[in-house]
Amino acid sequence: MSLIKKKVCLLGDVGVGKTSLIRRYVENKFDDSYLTTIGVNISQKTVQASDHSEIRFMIWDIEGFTEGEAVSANYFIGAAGALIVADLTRLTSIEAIPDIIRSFRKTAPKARLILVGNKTDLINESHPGLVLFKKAAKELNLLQITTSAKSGKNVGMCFERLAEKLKKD
Ligand code: G3D
Ligand code: MG
Repeated sequence: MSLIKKKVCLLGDVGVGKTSLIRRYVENKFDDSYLTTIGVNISQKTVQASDHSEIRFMIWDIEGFTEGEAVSANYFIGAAGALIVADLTRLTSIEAIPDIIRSFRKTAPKARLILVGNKTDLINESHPGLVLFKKAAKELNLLQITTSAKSGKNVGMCFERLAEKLKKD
């Protein structure tokens, strides 16, 4: 049985739910009073694939995408994948996605990406944020998954789909 370690980054505007998604995935809980992350937090979780091989995710929670201002590219070095997170209730966080990807790709050109539209518990099917998010994913030709860190919906799926992509690398 082999253990593969992969660094993955969560990127997206402040407040989109990056820290909440990681806490939901790693610890399976949601904390409404969780403090804004300062800098970087690294968590790890091991996922078992169907062939019994294991992937250990080193999950980097990176802050600093405020109004297009990029964090230090050094944080991206060695990343195999990233979840690019937007808040479906906040259109500017969706519009920020292409710039975030451009900035990340300069350092990690081969990393696998999945777009995550978070906070589905706050919207309905016809919300403009959902429409814009799906359009952005189509234009960028990226897999998109909509989640709620609050209810836990689809949170595990984001990491499982990323693991499937990373296993092929
Ligand atoms: P960030 O790490 O991307 O900056 P956080 O974002 O995880 O700190 O989340 C920012 C705020 O959004 C938090 O609320 C958090 O509770 C809330 N949040 C995160 N995910 C969801 C979700 O799926 N649904 C809902 N309804 N809220 C969510 P506060 O009030 O602490 O700022
Ligand atoms: Mg955070």
